[in-house]
Amino acid sequence: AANDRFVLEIPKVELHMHIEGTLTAELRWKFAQRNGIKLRIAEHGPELNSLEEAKAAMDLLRPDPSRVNNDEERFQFFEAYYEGFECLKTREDYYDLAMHYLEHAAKMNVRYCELFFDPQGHTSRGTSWAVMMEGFREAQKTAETRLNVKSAWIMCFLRDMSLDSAMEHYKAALPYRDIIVGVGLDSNEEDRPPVLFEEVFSLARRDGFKLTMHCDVDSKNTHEHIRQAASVVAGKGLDRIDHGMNAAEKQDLIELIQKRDLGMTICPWSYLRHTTYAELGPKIRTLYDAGIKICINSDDPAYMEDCWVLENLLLVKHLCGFNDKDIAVLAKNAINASWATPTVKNEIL
Ligand code: ES4
Ligand code: ZN
Repeated sequence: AANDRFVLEIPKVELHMHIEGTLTAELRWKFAQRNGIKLRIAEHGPELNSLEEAKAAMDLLRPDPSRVNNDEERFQFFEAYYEGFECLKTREDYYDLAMHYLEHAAKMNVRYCELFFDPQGHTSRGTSWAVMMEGFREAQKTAETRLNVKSAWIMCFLRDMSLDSAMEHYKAALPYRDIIVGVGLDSNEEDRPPVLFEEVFSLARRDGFKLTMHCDVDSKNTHEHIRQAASVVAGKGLDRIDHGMNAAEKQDLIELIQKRDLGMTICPWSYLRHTTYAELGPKIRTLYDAGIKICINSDDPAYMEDCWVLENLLLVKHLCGFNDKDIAVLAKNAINASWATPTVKNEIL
């Protein structure tokens, strides 16, 4: 619609986007063909024999507000998410994966992004750090020079794996720290509270990395996990919170986040796996009205009916009744919550 032009044209910063969450059926098919491997939607699922079959399998993973709070569905998401890693083998695959996002980002006027990647999911399949990081680095350079999109990487640890594995991967990432701005935590949150990873987050802060962490909306201990992320881990709490939307339900958490001036990365489309439209708008509105630095992001676009940051902005515009001024505040929040250098931040404005 004509009145959505502002949302399209405003310069954007995206801070919560899993590069592996952009593995569309098309990309999976392309990489599987190129590498001569069999494509499946889940480890023990049937082989997918055409692009159409791959698309149909991905379609079943879209969020559907008519079946919210379904544990089965969350399990299916993670199974498919990690199975997708199987088709990535070469440096060229990692380059193409990153470029696919960065080209789309350029079209939406994303000018700077911080992109998550999950190294443990790749090394466990025999991919070397060099293959991964040199592919990413090359894409980053190409995007900056040819597309005017700057980027940095956030290395996420898988919280359903051990602290030892996180520490090992942390150390292995240090040769690539020039392109890694921060450290995050993702994957299945059940029974995996933030404090379990205290040691690696404290070390990363001492080494100069920025810190963030997923506090998913469907976690059983959602409020306690947000509290730990905001005020306990690495001495005083992290530098940002990923999701954490249920803070809207507790005044003390709202005050804690305000006091620490923490940015929060909100991914509206993602929450439709666990939340109804009726709940979603008011929670985001509460955080926004409290003056918290929330920003809007896409999380895993390939799993969300191809909803990228633009579509997520349009969704909150609609659900929260945001006007163009509010959209500008959200865009500004993303710049302020980002870990870009002051020079880069100024260029975006
Ligand atoms: C994720 Cl939706 C979600 N939750 C936790 N970890 C993730 N990694 C990628 N997508
Ligand atoms: Zn995420």
